[in-house]
Formats: sequence, structure tokens, C-alpha cells
Amino acid sequence: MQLEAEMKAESYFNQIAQRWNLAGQVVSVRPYGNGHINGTYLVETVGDATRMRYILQRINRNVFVHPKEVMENMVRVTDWLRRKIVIGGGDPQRETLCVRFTSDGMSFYRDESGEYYRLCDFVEDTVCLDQVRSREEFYESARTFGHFQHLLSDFPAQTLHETIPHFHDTRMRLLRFEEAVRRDRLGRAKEAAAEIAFTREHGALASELLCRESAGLLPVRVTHNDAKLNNVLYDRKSGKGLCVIDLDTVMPGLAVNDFGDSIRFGASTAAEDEPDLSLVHFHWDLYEAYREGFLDGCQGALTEAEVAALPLGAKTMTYECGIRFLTDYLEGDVYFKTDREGQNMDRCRTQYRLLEEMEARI
Ligand code: ADP
Ligand code: GN1
Ligand code: MG
Repeated sequence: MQLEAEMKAESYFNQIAQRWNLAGQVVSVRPYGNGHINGTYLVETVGDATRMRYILQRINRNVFVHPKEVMENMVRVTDWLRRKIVIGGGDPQRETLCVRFTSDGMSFYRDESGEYYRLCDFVEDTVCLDQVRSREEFYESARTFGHFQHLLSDFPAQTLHETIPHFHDTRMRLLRFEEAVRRDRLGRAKEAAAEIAFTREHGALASELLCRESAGLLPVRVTHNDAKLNNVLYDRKSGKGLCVIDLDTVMPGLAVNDFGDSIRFGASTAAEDEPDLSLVHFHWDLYEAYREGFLDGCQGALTEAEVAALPLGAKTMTYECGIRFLTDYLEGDVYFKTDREGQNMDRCRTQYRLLEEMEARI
């Protein structure tokens, strides 16, 4: 039954891929990667003498209500990056995503049911990691995100669409969480009592960065807003960080939030959804490596106040992500992809464990 459904899906995605007028025949389309949000597929084509690969994505419409705006941002930002990469003597085909246009000249294809698809070149000879194996590897991810920040530091941030309004508004996340507790749709609040209490005890953390932002102490820039390890591609041969991907949430934001998101995901001794909390620790050496790499990559683009707020960014993003996982658990796992029961709860617990250890250290 599952095989039948998969084959049907493959033939449907095959038809979708035809909208791009690709050189050669599409020979396969299969699910790819570990993202929590979009539907990602690897498309392979074979032409006379060439084999090409592409990434086809169905944009999650529950999450991105205006997919056209997502694509407008993505095209503008990748065009900008490409120009800067050329000026800097880099490789524009591998150091940023390349959005392909359909035969109708569009950056997306909308099917009859209203789903939006986009297609990018697959960046060959790269690796994508869910956990780092060394300090150097984490440094490289940091340098790549920092460089991304540097290249976009003179992009007029306010001209970008806000693809998810209030995305890193931690105070608003806290309000939504309280609403989910109040509704308790699935009767899960009882078993989450400890995490609910932890969330409330840390409520003050939701406001600190936002206050600094509204006081004009932290500048609003073009930021990635989902700067986790598996949104960077490494060059397979050299092991160097190469390309920042997953650009749906590139919009105005705080640089310290990008730093924080990377820390909460990457400076951990375990996976984001590790059920055994005894394995989950905040990795101080990795934190330091990321800090160095990020500042090196930014090349002076950050202000003193931003550098001083990096630890706060790490704590806030870890807290916010914990709140989001917990809220989704209480609401019935409707936002983040899950493949087992209790996964969002486990994700929340790892974040809160990391936050406790960060509080003792940074
Ligand atoms: P999501 O928003 O669901 O996280 P991503 O855009 O991050 O989706 O893509 C999911 C995964 O697909 C990535 O983690 C990466 O492994 C892979 N991927 C995405 N785009 C490319 C690309 N252009 N080249 C190579 N791999 C890619
Ligand atoms: C989602 O798409 P993905 O898997 O890279 C989420 C992030 C969370 C992250 C948690 C648009 O990222 O905000 O931090 O999961 N993306 C969106 O792993 O909500
Ligand atoms: Mg991703």
C-alpha cells in the first residue's frame, strides 16, 4: 500500500518537474533530507551525455501563507549573493542556491490544488550534517553563516517580505503557548507539567532581546532565521563550509538569533530529539568554536552590542525553540514533521536541558 502511494507520488512529482523544461529526461524523483517543514525531493535527469540533479520542494503552505513572497525574497537574496560572490572571486554556482525558473518564467509552479513547488540546482559534492564530528566542522558552519551575514550586511533589510510574521517574537511564542495549555486539545498538559512550569519560570527571557531591539541597541538586519547546522552544505573534498540553504525565512531579524539557533542545535552532545536526557549536554568547546567562526565570517559586520548579546541570543533561541516544540506537542504535532509519538516532547526536553546548562556557563 505504502509502495503504491510512493509510486503514485513519484509519478506526480515527475509531472511537476516537467514544468521546468530541464535538459534531458527525468529518471527519478525521491524524498530527500531531514527538514521539518517542506517536502523535499531529489530529481535526477539524464541527457545525451550528462546526468543532472535538482532539489524540488513543495513549500509548506501551513507555515508559509504567501509562498510567492517567499520566492520573491529567495530570488532577490540569491541574486544579491551571487553578485557579491563573483566580486569576491568565489564560485557563484556552488556558494549560493540557484533558483530555476519554469518554462513560463516563474520562480515557482502552482498546481491545481494550490500547492507551490520550486526547483533549485542540487549543489554537487557536498555534505549536510545533523551533528558535527569535530570543533573544526562546527567552526566551518559558523564561518559560513557569518559570511552570509557579511555578504548581506548592506542589503536593505526592510525591502524583504516578512515570510512568517513575528517568527522570533519570543513573547508572542509564550502567549501562544499559554493558549495551547489553556485549550489542552489532547489532554497532554498533565504529562507536560514539568516542562510547562519550566517555561513559565523562564518567562523573563522572552523579553530581553526584544527590549534591546526596541531600544535601538540591536540593529535589524537581513538574517537567515533558521541557522541550524543542516542548513549549511560543506564541500565534500575540503570539508570547508560552502553554501547556506533553506532560505524561506530570510527576512529582517537579529544576527544574535542566527547565532543562537546554531548553538541550540549544534553545540549539543546529542540530537535535537534525543529521548535519553542523560546524553544531552551543552558543549562549551563547540560554543567557543562557533563564536570564533561566526565572528571571523562576519568580518566586523556586528556591533559591540551584538557581540555582547551573543550568549543571550543562544539562550533565547534555545528557550524559544523549546516553547515551540512544547506548544506543537500540546496542539497535536501539527507544525513540525514527526515520525514517532512524543518526538516534539523529546525535542522540547533537549532544549530545556541545554538551556539549564547554558545558564550555568554563559
Ligand atoms: P526544510 O525547510 O524542510 O528544512 P531544506 O531546504 O533545508 O528544507 O532542505 C532539506 C534538506 O535537503 C537539507 O537539509 C539538505 O540536506 C538538502 N538540500 C536542500 N537543498 C539542497 C541543494 N540545493 N543541494 C543539495 N542539498 C540540498
Ligand atoms: C524548522 O525547516 P527546518 O527543519 O530547517 C523550523 C525552525 C526550527 C527548526 C527546529 C520555518 O527548521 O524554525 O528552529 O525546525 N523552520 C520553520 O529544528 O519553522
Ligand atoms: Mg532545513
